[in-house]
Amino acid sequence: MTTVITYGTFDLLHYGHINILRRAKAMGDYLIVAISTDEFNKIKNKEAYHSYENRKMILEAIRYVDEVIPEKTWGQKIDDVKKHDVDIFVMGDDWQGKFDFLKDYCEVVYLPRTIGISTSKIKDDLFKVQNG
Ligand code: C2G
Repeated sequence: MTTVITYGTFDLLHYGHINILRRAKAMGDYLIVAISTDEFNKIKNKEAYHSYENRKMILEAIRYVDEVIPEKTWGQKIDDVKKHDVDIFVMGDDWQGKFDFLKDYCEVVYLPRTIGISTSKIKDDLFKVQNG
């Protein structure tokens, strides 16, 4: 069994998230998604609209996702890879190179981001609609 893992906040779920989850799952048999806790988002200077529990529930409903675990720190990835016997680590290429240290433990793949969508774009566009 080929296990794939990816990490993120996955707030205000959109087709860019779905594109990477679909491609990540297609690389193996079992996809684990580590989603950032609300506390870790503070460290990432991100404020999610949906709580960790609700983002977890939403991701667990996606056909490509087999398991959701919490991402609490920047430093947990090597332990995660070992603990879950991960074969492939996948991230969008906005992270290109940032996680190459994992190459000692598993395959590292950066996939092209989906152009034209992001959680912050959704928030900005909605703000414009509300405020003319
Ligand atoms: N993504 C994408 N295309 C977009 C938007 C996001 O491919 N248009 C990808 C990102 O590259 C990332 C994943 O979707 O791989 C989740 O994106 P975010 O929720 O924004 O995650 P991020 O804040 O980058 O957190 O330890 C890693 C961090 O937790 C990653």
